[in-house]
Amino acid sequence: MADEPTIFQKILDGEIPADVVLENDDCLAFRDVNPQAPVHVLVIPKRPIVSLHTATDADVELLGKCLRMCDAVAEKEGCQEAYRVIANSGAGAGQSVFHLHFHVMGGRELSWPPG
Ligand code: D5M
Repeated sequence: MADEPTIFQKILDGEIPADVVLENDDCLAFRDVNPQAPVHVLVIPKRPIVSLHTATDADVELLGKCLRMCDAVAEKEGCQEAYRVIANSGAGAGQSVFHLHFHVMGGRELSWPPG
């Protein structure tokens, strides 16, 4: 039986709505439904990759494009001077959606280390 598509695949397929911030041929950025900062946007590759751990050398260019979009999101949201990018890889690290995503967070003081 085929795996159930992830919630992010359903967003990419237009089956459920998302508050899109930026989009290009390779990546999509949309607001996190449960924001942890004034700016909290998720950047995902359109080609499904489960996590950073499952990414391969063949994904290097796409990963770079996602990171470039993270910075473009920060610029667009006005927090380019102070923002954080987080990718949780694996359930033990807090990953709950198994389609690679980068959290772009800003707009408030960000403490270190993250929990
Ligand atoms: O982060 C997964 C993130 O995905 C979490 O912050 C909530 C967010 N999420 C879940 N469903 C949606 C939809 N439908 N729209 C926008 N954001 C969503 P993780 O690192 O896997 O814990």
